[in-house]
Amino acid sequence: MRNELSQWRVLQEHFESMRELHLRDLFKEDKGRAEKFRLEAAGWVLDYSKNRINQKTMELLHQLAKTCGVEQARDAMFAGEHINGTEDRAVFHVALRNTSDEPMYVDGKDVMPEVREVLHKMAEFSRKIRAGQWWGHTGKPIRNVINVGIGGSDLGPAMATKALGAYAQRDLRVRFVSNIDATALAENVRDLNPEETLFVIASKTFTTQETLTNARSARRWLLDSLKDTAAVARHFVALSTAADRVAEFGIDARKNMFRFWDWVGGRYSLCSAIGLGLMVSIGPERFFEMLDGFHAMDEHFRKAPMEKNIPMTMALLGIWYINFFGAETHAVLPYEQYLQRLPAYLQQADMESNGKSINKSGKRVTYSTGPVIWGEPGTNGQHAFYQLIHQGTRLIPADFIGFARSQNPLGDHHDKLMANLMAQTEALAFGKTQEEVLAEGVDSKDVPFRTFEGNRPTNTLVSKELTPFSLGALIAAYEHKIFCQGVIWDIYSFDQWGVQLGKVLAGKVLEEISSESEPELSHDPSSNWLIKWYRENRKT
Ligand code: G6Q
Repeated sequence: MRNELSQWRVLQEHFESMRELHLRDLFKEDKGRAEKFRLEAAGWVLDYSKNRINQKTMELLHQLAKTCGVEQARDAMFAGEHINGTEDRAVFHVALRNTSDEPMYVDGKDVMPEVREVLHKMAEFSRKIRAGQWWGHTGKPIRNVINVGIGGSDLGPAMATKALGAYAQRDLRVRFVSNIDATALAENVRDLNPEETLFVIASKTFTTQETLTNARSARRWLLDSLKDTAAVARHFVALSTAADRVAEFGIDARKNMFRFWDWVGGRYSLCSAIGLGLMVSIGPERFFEMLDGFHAMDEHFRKAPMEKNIPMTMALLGIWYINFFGAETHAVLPYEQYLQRLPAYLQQADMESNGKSINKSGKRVTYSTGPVIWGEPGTNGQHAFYQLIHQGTRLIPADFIGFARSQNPLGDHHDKLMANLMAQTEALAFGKTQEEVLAEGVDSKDVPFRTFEGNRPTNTLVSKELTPFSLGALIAAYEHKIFCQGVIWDIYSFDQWGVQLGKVLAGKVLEEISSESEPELSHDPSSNWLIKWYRENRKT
């Protein structure tokens, strides 16, 4: 077990000497601290000085990472080894954004020609749609593109399409339907003309209940209006690894399918064909800039020494809080409205990857693994949940993300936005002492309520501007952070058996709630009652 390693034990001892230290003192003691704990790569700066660490902490964390083989594991991923042990697959999303000329091999085969071929096909298709040269069945140009997919086949492109909204071709509507709740589809097509609408069915396996149900209903919606099954060919394309199932659905897999590969995990698939909706929205050139950003951070992750490595540093700070301070959650707080879906995206990336409790030897771990990830854009969160971060009983490490420039400069909005970001991290770190509160003339009985302990750790990640490049680099940094943590916890970060469970569980209940005759129920009494209640009440 990792927590039996001597490096872990040494960290535990070191923690005892750090737990009471206040960031106020750490900053007082070391005037060079802000500079010392600042890193730069791929257009991003990480200021991690407002963390409850000193030089020694970082050294010990580096030793732990080295002993756990983080660097070797990283090299194994880039070498296309089958590091996804429970599915015996390579984890090779880094090849999707390899914008260099270097080959990248999986099982002895250079995958780059195929990667480039699909990107080229996506670019041609996107250009046609954007130029109004992809005509629907009745000859009208497509103006609406609806991505139908869920989980990894939705969150990435949905998040990035919002994030890069400033670069969108505004006369095209690109929307995302994921939930099996019919409201999702109904609300997204209600104002659309079927003649001008194209559905992108995004499913790696092409078996996912939600996606196939929505896809079938979308086909019905289209055919109810166009009344000719031949219309499907002009109004449906697929993003998948499963050509046979795509063909079965009625989509021409040769012409209208964009493929990817089993070495692309769903939640790591934004740079694959799964990004088609995004590419249609921002155009191929911007999409390729995003790949450049991913690649720049990949290269940094691959080549920078541990002490200068942004993803590794973020990972180690997370380990420090989760495994030594006992933090259970981690907040992601972008001060950028366009990044409103980033917390949800990272929730999947992190929690599906590191929400594991069995180590690689099949044993239950005796330490905490992945945290609960959550967050909202600032400043909205400040008027809601920040209270708990400032004065609650829990320690909640947080990432503050901001940009020097706004995509929508308007008066002093951006200065105010960024002033809030800076003021929050300062207040979280340094708080307000009793003396300071008293000096403000506060009545002594009110002092305890107005005092802020501070010592709340934060990372600040800043970049000049939210561009496709900076977005790509930011996402890659988080991906690699998650990777390093998984290695340190000795878990398999690239499977998701819990998701698979969900995919089969509902089948039995569905049969029971929809059966004509009264089913014999053999669940627990609570579930039996719920099924009966639903059967009695579902009919109006
Ligand atoms: C991601 C998960 C999961 C998956 C969805 C959709 O890593 O595996 O979120 O992406 O369940 O799966 P399909 O793309 O196969 O429909």
